[in-house]
Amino acid sequence: MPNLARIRATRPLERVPNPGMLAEVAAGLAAPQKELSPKYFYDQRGSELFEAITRLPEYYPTRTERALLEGWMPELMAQLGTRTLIELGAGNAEKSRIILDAMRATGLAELYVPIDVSATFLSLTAAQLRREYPGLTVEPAIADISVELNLPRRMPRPALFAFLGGTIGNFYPPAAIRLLARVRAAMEPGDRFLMGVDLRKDIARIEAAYNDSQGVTAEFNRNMLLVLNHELGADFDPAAFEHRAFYDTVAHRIEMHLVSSRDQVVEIPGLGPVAFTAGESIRTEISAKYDRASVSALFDAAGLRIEAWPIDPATPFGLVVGAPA
Ligand code: SAH
Ligand code: AVI
Repeated sequence: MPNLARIRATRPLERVPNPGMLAEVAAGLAAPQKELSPKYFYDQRGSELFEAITRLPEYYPTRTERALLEGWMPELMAQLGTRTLIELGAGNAEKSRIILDAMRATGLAELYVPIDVSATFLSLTAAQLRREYPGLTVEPAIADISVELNLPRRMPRPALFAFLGGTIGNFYPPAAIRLLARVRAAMEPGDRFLMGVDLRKDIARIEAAYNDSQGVTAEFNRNMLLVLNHELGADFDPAAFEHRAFYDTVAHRIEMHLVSSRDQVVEIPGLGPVAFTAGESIRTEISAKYDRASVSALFDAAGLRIEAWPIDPATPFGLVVGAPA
């Protein structure tokens, strides 16, 4: 059982500085369905809570993806001769080590570029990787990948761009296409794109993964309010919001919400009072689930083609290998 008390309180300045945050939050809270971007989950505490989620019995994506990577990376890295690994939303880079090990086995591994919005967590991840892989250059990039990738100027090729964990599902389709197109634009001939996608499956299984019995996902969800309090000086009371996660069978996605448990007014400096009625919610995340056709549509729109599609049929989750179209 994860010990939530050991995941210490949120502190400021642990994320990429974001001068546009107030305007973005203002627009999201002015919409008829209040909405905030899931990137605001991730300060140091949010990253640690996500790490705890990946170890929950109900949360199948991480361990399923890990097994797929273990099965496929040695052969894929030998085939591609990858020199640089660039990873979007790297987090603790736990599964990235499977790719890095396979790169190291070919003797060609030179550079690892983990990109993340969670600045402190990213620098701890990078320091740890430098210790574990002495011959590898690790150049972390702090960036909001919905805006830019912030890549180093020189990267030995061929490169592998990786986007693991099913994080693509946290982007609405237009933003997902823009993001993949940004990756495509950074690719050179011979580079490849590796993406983890959570696939459609039994709804009860998906809903259980976002409503864990230990309440870690609920705490992760509420962490967004602490991030807003620390970064914007807001006065959200996280205890006055309940976690709700449900599957939308038409849009094929989980939606996570924070539901106001009473009528309340929250003060956000520079924005003023924001009123919530009892039962009103903020949508904090979508997590879309795909099939081959929906991934193909995203790739087509971004100028990529699917080159390989290994999946785990027992717990449907896929690894997509993409190349420039
Ligand atoms: N790839 C890891 C972590 C997934 S959690 C895994 O598979 O386990 C999602 C990660 O993406 C977090 O580390 C979070 O900080 C990062 N992230 C979320 N939105 C982001 C954004 N807009 N820009 C950059 N990083 C982002
Ligand atoms: C990071 N991302 C892929 C996770 C997901 O499953 O959509 C975030 C998460 N939200 C709740 N649990 C995990």
